[in-house]
Amino acid sequence: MDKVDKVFSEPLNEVDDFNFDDKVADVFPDMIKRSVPGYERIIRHLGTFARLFVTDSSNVYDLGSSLGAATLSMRRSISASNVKMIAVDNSVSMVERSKKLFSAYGSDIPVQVIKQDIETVEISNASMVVLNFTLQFIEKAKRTDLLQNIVKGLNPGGLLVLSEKIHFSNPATQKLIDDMHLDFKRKNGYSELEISQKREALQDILIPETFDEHRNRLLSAGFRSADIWFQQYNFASIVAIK
Ligand code: GEK
Repeated sequence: MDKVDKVFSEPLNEVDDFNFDDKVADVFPDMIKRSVPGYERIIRHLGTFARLFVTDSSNVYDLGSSLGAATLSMRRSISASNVKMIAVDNSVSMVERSKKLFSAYGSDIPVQVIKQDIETVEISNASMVVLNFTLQFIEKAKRTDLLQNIVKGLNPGGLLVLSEKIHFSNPATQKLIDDMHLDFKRKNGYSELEISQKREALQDILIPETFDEHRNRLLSAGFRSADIWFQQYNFASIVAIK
């Protein structure tokens, strides 16, 4: 059973910036499922993408891997041989917990867990790279460099799956879909206090962009295609192929 997320349930005098610390890592599976519509479905389908795209003797990267849900889903579905997986996160709390999870689930495919900023990680011989709700935490001005680094390290035909909270340029659409997301959180048991305190904590930390902004950046970084394969409300997942 996942431990229930109560991180923002008590009134706080001052809401600090959101931080992926022990408190968050302890309840992360519950927090992300109750906050991100479609999360479990996306995780499941990362396995399908891995089965289709991961090639023999290549590397698979999970950037911003948290507790490793994406890596575990891909690892279960990879049929190619001599594959190496690399999971990268800059939170000690996440990295330490994910190492235990990777060894708890047996597999012949090795996972190297690296505690590092994804902006400085070296990517090479990759058949698949995942940014599952991570690019949104990178400064906007640094996103192009990161994507160019990923394109450089992907093999031709290689896949990037980019999942993000997205923004809508039409204010009426933005309000409608934001309200639908708030309703999703209420239905999942979050109180108004929890919703508003978490929102404040994430305000300058999670910066969403429109699908067009993502697509234009992906294409100008060197991807051949960039299209949405899944969307629920303001959460979308994009497949970009080199
Ligand atoms: C999943 N992908 O379960 N360098 C490395 N890691 C970072 C950086 C950075 N610059 N910035 C943030 N992170 C996961 C979910 S969560 C999404 C990803 C969310 C890490 C951060 O420590 C956290 O673990 C992760 O990115 C974002 O499929 O909480 O909304």
